[in-house]
Amino acid sequence: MDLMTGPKTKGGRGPMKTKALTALAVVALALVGCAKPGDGRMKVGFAQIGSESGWRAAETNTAKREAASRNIDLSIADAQQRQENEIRAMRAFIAQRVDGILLAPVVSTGWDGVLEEARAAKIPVVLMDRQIQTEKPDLYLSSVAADSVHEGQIAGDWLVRKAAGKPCRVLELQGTVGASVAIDRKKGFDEAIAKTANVRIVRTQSGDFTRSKAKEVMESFVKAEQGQPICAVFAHNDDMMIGAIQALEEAGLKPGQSVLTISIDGVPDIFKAMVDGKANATVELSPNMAGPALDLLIAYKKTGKVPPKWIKTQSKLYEPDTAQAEYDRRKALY
Ligand code: GZL
Repeated sequence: MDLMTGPKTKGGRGPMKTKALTALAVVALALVGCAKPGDGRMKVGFAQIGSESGWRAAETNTAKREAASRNIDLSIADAQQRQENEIRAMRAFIAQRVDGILLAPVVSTGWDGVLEEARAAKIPVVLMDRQIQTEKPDLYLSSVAADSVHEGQIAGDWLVRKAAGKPCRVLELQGTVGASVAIDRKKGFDEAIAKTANVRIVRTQSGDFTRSKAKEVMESFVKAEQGQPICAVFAHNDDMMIGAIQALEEAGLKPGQSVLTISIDGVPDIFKAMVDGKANATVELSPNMAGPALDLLIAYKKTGKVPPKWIKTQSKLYEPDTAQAEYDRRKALY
């Protein structure tokens, strides 16, 4: 059916009826979320994992600022850490015919279907802060993320240095099960501590990147340890470390003193814990994934410029010596 003139009928319709039908069709198209009659701005949909950590919230807030500074109309869907919600949000963005989609994939598998739908609609997808496993890497335009294996290696190397050859029993709080960053941070940490025999993980479990779940897990670890010496805790993000610190203190232990702590993200609260003598080190992860992602999307839409498959953000170790300054600087950003 030709929407502009309506269904063909025997003998056709009078001009008035055709005009009314056309107007109705345009309104219908606008209402079902197809491209809004242009305010001229680029429209981008962001399927965001959730708000599970301080870092995640900072990534979301940074994305809003970065889009506004580029006059981009950004719609953000909070998936509450559920893949089915992210897929649903992406389908809605496709129906709205956005110009591009940002996706922070909560887990690394199960994305080919919805990515095929985005490709069929000629909508480029850029991955944010996590990677996916796919046989068809051309299904997404690029990814903006840190090297999570390297993050784990920095953490492991730091602990090996601090252990200085002495026996060191480690408790590990892993990120979300199936998330690329959890798999890779563990990989890097395991590689680093494998270089010495004295540092070894004695308990490991997912805390799902949240403070509350990590506190529960650490409480169960402390009970199970029954007073055996805990040398260190490695948490895949700072928020889980904050939860672990609360559990360790409630058990009468001294995180940051007799129990070494190493985690990843660089959120303000971990620097506050360092200032208070309750944490020892963090590996920074930039919350600004949206800036580079939006820039490569703009370049691709404007000039067809195909970006590298992975825009790698940098990772840096921080210790208590700079904690106060880092806390003051980052508080404004988060
Ligand atoms: C890492 C990112 C992780 C953060 C957590 O790239 O995906 O997800 O380290 C967040 O704080 O939950």
